[in-house]
Amino acid sequence: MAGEPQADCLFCKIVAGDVPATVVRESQRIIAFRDINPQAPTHVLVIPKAHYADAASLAAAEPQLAAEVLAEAGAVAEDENIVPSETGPGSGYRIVFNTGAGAGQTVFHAHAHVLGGRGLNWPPG
Ligand code: IU
Repeated sequence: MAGEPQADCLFCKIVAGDVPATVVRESQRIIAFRDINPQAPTHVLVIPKAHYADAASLAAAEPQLAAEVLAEAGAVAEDENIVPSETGPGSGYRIVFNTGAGAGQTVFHAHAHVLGGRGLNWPPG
């Protein structure tokens, strides 16, 4: 059922505490942890604890929860000092939702990548 834990889902196992992760933020409905294979000095994944296969299905089923994921992504950026600033150390960041295998999605539990701490090129590869 939509939103229910999936036995074969790695991120559901992280939510359950069955697979270890370096958690940086947690709320009632969201968890954020460091990517195991970081692509930038800051690379954090922000996920809803409820299981949805991708960002679009999350937003369609629970738009408020999708908004919470985005808000937590912004909070991660604040914590990591990567928000755009003329006076501070941050220089901006990127929030990415890979959606579909052809776009690089490998874990089919909705997640936002928060990437920053280095210059980021556009377009991405
Ligand atoms: P993707 O957008 O589905 O490709 O992102 C999945 C990410 O999950 C990817 O960046 C992996 O490095 C990351 N990841 C992780 O953080 N911990 C794990 O145990 C596994 C994957 I497997």
